[in-house]
Amino acid sequence: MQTPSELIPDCVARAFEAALAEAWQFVGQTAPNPAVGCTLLDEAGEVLVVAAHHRAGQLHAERLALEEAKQVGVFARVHTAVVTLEPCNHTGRTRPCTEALLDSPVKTVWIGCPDPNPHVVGGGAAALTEAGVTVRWLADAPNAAVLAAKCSALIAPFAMRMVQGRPWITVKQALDQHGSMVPPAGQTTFTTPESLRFAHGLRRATDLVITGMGTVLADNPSFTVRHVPDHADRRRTLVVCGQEAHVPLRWREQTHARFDVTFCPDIQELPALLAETPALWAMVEAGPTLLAALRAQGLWDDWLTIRQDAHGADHFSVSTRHATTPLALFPEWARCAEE
Ligand code: AOF
Ligand code: ZN
Repeated sequence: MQTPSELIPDCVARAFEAALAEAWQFVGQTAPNPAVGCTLLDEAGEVLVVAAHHRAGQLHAERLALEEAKQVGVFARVHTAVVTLEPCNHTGRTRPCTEALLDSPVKTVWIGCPDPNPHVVGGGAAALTEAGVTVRWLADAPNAAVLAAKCSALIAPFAMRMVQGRPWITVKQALDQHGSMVPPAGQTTFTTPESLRFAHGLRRATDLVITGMGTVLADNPSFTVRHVPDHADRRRTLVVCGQEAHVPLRWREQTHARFDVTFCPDIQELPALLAETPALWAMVEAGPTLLAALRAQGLWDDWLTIRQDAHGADHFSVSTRHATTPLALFPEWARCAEE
């Protein structure tokens, strides 16, 4: 039988929302590390600090939160840590977060989901429990399914890399009212400001773009993030499915300045090529030929279709192959019909 103490208190639920929102700011710049958020609460459930992991090599979310608590003089009041991902218990680029938590006055740690990294599974929570800290999992709280799903969505691209050895792949396809991918003559795009923001927000959140030779030749695409602010100094990977020799020199020069460009002449080799990159989340921006090949190979995780109706309004629909998708963390998700 569930006891009331196993329910998630409102202040902890709000702390998870704050940690998720903070972590979301850094999705698209943490690879190969996951995006993680952490909120510290005092005994009364007041928020002391909200922090997130910014980049690989920099402090993990928990450590940054505890450092910030010291800086603002609230460290001694830390009672509960709310973390979207199980705290690490290993020394990688940084020392274990479990150690930092155990060096703090923390009494309870709420965890959003287990770390899918095979080197740390179970280790963080077990180490905290052994040291006398109360560990609570969102999955065990009967009223926290929505929050648990959000934490899984946040970690889904990292989990894909850990478990399958490749990035999460989101296809973005824009169609007009007749189902055509080609914009009307004289227009390079037929999408509205809202869908441009969504599409560029997706570029911001992803680490790698997959495109085809047809798109490069027809559209002269830049694949840069516009319409929303990008992360500072972000250099992404661009995979062009096709032969390097077919690409115009000018496009190659302008693109190499911003991207690490790789060519993939044989689509069968694409999974291996993706596995070699540090990317967590890849986005496909390509024409019908490459999209059909990816579909035939089953090499996609979710398929976002932006369809314009006869009145010029855009409709978003998503087909996903998994229980959770990181697309669910976009504000636009509320407007997406699931297929
Ligand atoms: C956490 N908090 O904020 C993150 C975690 O090489 P390192 O030291 O940066 O460790 C990377 C691993 O740590 C990564 O593969 C994942 O398992 C975990 N990420 N853990 O406790 C965080 N980003
Ligand atoms: Zn850590």
